Amino acid sequence: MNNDEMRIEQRLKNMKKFYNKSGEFIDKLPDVIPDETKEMIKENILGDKELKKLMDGIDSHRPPRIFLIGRTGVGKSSLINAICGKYISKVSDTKSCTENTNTYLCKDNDRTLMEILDTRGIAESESLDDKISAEEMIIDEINKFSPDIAILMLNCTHRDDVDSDVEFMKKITKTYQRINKIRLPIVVAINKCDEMAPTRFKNPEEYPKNKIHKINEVVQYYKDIIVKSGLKIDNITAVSSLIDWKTPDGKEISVEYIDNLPIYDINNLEIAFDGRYRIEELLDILEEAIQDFEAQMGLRMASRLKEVVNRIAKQLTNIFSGISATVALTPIPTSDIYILLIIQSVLVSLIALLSGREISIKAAKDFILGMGGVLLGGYTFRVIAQQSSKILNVFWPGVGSAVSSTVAATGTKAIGNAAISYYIDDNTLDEAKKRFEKSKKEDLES
Ligand SMILES: Nc1nc2c(ncn2[C@@H]2O[C@H](COP(=O)(O)OP(=O)(O)OP(=O)(O)O)[C@@H](O)[C@H]2O)c(=O)[nH]1
Ligand SMILES: [Mg+2]
Repeated sequence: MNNDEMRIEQRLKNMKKFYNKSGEFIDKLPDVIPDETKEMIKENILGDKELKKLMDGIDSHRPPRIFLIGRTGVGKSSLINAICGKYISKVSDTKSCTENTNTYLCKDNDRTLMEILDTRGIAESESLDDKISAEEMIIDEINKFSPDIAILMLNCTHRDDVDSDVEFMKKITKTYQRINKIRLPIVVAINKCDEMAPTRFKNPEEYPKNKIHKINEVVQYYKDIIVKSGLKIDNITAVSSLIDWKTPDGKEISVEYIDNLPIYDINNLEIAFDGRYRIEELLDILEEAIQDFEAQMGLRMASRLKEVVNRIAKQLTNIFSGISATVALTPIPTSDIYILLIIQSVLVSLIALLSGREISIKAAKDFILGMGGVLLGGYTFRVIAQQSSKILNVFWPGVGSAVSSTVAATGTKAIGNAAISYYIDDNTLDEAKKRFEKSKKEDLES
C-alpha cells in the first residue's frame, strides 16, 4: 500500500469512529437542550439510512467485477485507466482465459481495484460456425465471472454496427437473469468523443458548442438503435478516456511504448495531459447501476484519492442537508438554529476528518459561526442555545426564530460546501466564506 492509500483508509476509519461516537457527543450537550431534542437529533443523524450505508461501506468493500465488451481498439483498457486516474497494471488470468475472453485484476501497486472480464466483440469472430460455439463459450465464461455490471463500449467517431453486440448482450442478460434472479446492469459508454470534429479541441473545458452538439447526436443515434432492439440498459453516455502520460522524469510517452518502460516508470506514470470527458458522470452512472453494495463502494474506492474524497464529501453534504430539512419540519422546544448548528458541526467534523485533519467539535462550531460573521466566533454552545434566535438573524436576516426546511437544507449545504472548500480544497477562510455565500445564492435561486 502506498502512503496515499493508507491515508485514505485511515481517514475513512477516523470518520467512522467519529460517526459512531456522535451519539455520545449529543448526549453531552448542555442541559438547556431538552432530552427529547437530543434524542431527535441523534435519531436523525444515526438513523439516516444513506449515512449509515456510507459508514458501513467503509469496512466492507470489494473490487467490483466489470464485464467490458467492445471491439479491439475502442478503448477498453484506456477507460479503466481513465476511471482510476492512473496507468493501471493488469495482472492477467485470475480465473481462466480463452481465445475470446480474458479475466484480469486491475492493480494499483498492491491494491486490487477491479476485476475485469474483457471480451472481444462477438462480431469479430471469423466464421458463423466459430461464432456459435464461441458465443456459448463466452456466455458460459461471463456467468462464471458473475459480473456486477456490464459496460458496452462503442466508438463516437465511427458508427459501429452495434446490432450483433446488442443481440449478444440480450442473450447474456437472459442467462444472467435466470441464474442470478436479477437483471444484469448494463451501461453503454461511447468513447473517443474528443475525436469528434472539430478535433483540435481536446481539452473538455474548451469543447465548442457544435462539438458537444455532435457528440449528443451520436448518443441519440446509438440510443435509438438500442431502444428499438429491446435491450434494457441502465444508462448511456459519451466519454473520452484520453490521457497522455509522462514518466516521473517528465518525458511524454506514447501509449504503445508504455509497456516497454522500466517497471518503476510504469508504476509511477503521471498525467501529462488530461483529456477526460464525462468520466465522473460515468462513475456516477456505474455506481447507481451496480446493485451490490460492497461492489458499489469498491468502485468508489478505485478512483483517485482526491476523487474518492470529493465524492464522499459531496455525498455527506447532501445527506446532512436532507437531515436538516427533516429536522426543521419537526416541532421542537428549542430554537432551530441551535439544532442546525449541532447537525452542521457533525457534518463539518466529518469533512475535516475526511480531509485528514484532526478537529474538535468546538473548532467545527467556530468554523460555522465564522461563516455568519467573525464576531460570533467565541460563543459557547450554551450561549448559542439561549441566544439563538438573535444569532439566526446573522445568518438569515429577517428569518425570525423558526427556519423553513428549504432554508435549513440550503444553509447546511452551503456550510458543507464551505467546509469542502476550506478543509479539502485547502482554500483560505475568506474563500470558504465566498463559497458559502455562492452556494446559498445558487440554491435559493434554483
Ligand atoms: N483520442 C482518444 N484516443 C483513445 C481514447 N481511448 C482510447 N484511445 C486510444 O485508442 C487506442 C486503443 O485503446 P485501448 O484502450 O488499447 O483499446 P482496447 O479496447 O483496450 O483494445 P484491445 O485491448 O485491443 O481490445 C490507443 O491508442 C488509445 O490511446 C479516447 O477516448 N480518445
Ligand atoms: Mg485492451
